[in-house]
Amino acid sequence: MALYIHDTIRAPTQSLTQKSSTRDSVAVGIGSAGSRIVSLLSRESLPVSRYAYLSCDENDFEFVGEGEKILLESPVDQKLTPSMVRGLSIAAQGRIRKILRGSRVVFVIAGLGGATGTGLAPVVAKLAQDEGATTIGVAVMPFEFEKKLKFYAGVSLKRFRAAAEGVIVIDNDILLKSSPEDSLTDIYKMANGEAVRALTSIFAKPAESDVPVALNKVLGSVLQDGYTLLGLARSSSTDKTEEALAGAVISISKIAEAREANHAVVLLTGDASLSGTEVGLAVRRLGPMMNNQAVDVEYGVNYAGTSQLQVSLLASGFKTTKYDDYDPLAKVFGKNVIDDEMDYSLPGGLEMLVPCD
Ligand SMILES: Nc1nc2c(ncn2[C@@H]2O[C@H](COP(=O)(O)OP(=O)(O)OP(=O)(O)O)[C@@H](O)[C@H]2O)c(=O)[nH]1
Ligand SMILES: [Mg+2]
Repeated sequence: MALYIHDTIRAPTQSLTQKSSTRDSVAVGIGSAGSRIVSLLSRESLPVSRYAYLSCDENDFEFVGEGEKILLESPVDQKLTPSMVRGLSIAAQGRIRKILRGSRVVFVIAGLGGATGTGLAPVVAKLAQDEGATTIGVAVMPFEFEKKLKFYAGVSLKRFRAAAEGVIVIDNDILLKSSPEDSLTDIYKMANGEAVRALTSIFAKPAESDVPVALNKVLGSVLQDGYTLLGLARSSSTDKTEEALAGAVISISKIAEAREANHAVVLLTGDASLSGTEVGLAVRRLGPMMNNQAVDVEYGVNYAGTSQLQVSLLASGFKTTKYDDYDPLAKVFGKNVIDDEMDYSLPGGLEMLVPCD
């Protein structure tokens, strides 16, 4: 499987032509959410050559697919913090680098707000950048009810965005399609199904009948300045194009001002009944719905779906989002952040641990 990326994609730190000439690409799932989502993605036909998993909890590897697994085990039974997870990762950084080495594109996927994904997503993104890969992050943000996770998630997202060239942010609340009696496991399962459907529609290798969005355009959008948000909605009503499109725009409006977007990629997934007129309508209606006629719209159509229309909307260029409020210190101090370097610590009693590969 090959990933083709056009050389015109803007990369802030280094031009793509300077990067590795191999076409290999790897997706790394970190922590519980990251491992589950990457495992599901590995069953799809994506332009990804290798999959890898990284966690402090061996249960996260139980049902995942093929690929290298790195377990960061704490010999001390203690609740970990993101900084401790980073400390534990020091000994494994050589192995992590080996997984990333030679890749032209690295996808780093994690749920933020816990210890593992929060601590390691920015570290792995930075290692991937050091190895010369174009690094695309996917950050799954906590549910609204997980108030305690917001601070870590906010800090980590800032670091993740600084370390990767682009991060697609998916809010768990957008993925929430559950009813009150569902267990958390069911909620995660459904949320992962939604996330994978959306990511697959964006990155899938097109079938002959599809109208693909060139991957370089998708990545070009993700690499824009500002936040990149993923919105999604589905509809099977008689007015499904309008309804699903509006739903996707509304899901983004819950996170940022939709009119601030300067670039949007809209992916329609349906069956053969999805007409050219409906596609044209969706593309024309997007600017007015986002209250921004100037938004630059790319579109793609995937005919592998059902009669229910799914709209995945990748919108970028947002200067502010609700996530800025997750880390109140950064808001108060602005750019004058105290101790913004990533801290590394070790669980109690392991301070003498000598880093090794
Ligand atoms: N969509 C989705 N979200 C998940 C899943 N598992 C956890 N989350 C969410 O992802 C965020 C981070 O949680 P985890 O992935 O469990 O955290 P972790 O990275 O494993 O970190 P620790 O377990 O604390 O070491 C939280 O907001 C969770 O609600 C999942 O399978 N799918
Ligand atoms: Mg976990």
